[in-house]
Amino acid sequence: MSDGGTTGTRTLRVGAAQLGPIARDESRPAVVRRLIALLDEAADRGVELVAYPELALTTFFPRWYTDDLSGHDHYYERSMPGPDTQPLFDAARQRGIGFSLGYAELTDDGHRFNTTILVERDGSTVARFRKVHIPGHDGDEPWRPFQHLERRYFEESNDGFGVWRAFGGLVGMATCNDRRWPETYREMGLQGVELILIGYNTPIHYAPDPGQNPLQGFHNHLCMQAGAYQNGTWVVGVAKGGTEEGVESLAQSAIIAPSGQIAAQALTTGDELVVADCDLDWCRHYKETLFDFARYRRPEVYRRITAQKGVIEPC
Ligand code: CDT
Repeated sequence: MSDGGTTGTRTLRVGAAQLGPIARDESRPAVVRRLIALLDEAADRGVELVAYPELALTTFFPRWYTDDLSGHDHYYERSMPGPDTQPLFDAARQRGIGFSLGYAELTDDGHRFNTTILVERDGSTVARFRKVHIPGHDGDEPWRPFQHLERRYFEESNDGFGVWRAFGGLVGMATCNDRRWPETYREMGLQGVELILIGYNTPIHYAPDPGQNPLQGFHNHLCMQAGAYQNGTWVVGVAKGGTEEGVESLAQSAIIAPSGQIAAQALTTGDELVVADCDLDWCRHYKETLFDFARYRRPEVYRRITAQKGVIEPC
């Protein structure tokens, strides 16, 4: 798929492997079997890169408060691949398919990150991305119908947003709440990114302001379409959707073109592979015209963006 009738030579067939709910007691091997089933479909459809969601190996456990995080260590991976995930890595390499996979990471020195790994078609690890913008809260807030305790379970990563040469192009990653922030895309746009892979778990009910509930689907696509267009890049947004442990989450996985248009979108809220041919050369249409950064950007008047965190109103 490309615009203006031009067919690029760098076309990558990408699959967004949306997942339906993962139950609290669903075992890791059972989840990995679901991931491999989507990989099999990807192989049948000629897909070269499969993107899985954020925290794709477990239920979204940050919805439950705990005083003692170590009691929840079983939700985290201490190595990637590990014994339970090795079959996924093997299956992908045998099929010549690369993938991105979101999971909870527990490091040897006790740090906890919301992480995504990117693996090439030959099984080599390209990069590991740790979520930058951690939403929600860290204290017990039992007044909510369910909690969003990511700030208790995960640290903010200071690694920032890298871009890597892989899959014949320039690939970056972001995780869920990162997609709502324009800085996420621009950081990668300034490194020439052509394909951004974003996994998400987005509950439809937003306790601090339920008035936003009916707009969740609109906001999901709004931020990713804007990020794609304003940086001339493909964006793959992939959900864990459906009703998980009583919490309804947004599906709407989508593959978005550098024009900002949705090239393919999920039809269900369950396990589903969404496929599009991503012409990476299409990015140039935007990067070399309207969004020719070197010609048109004005970083000297954007200083507040890095110098200041919160709002400072004028006197
Ligand atoms: N997983 C994740 O980052 N979810 C957030 C929910 C925000 S409400 C606390 C999101 O931005 O979709």
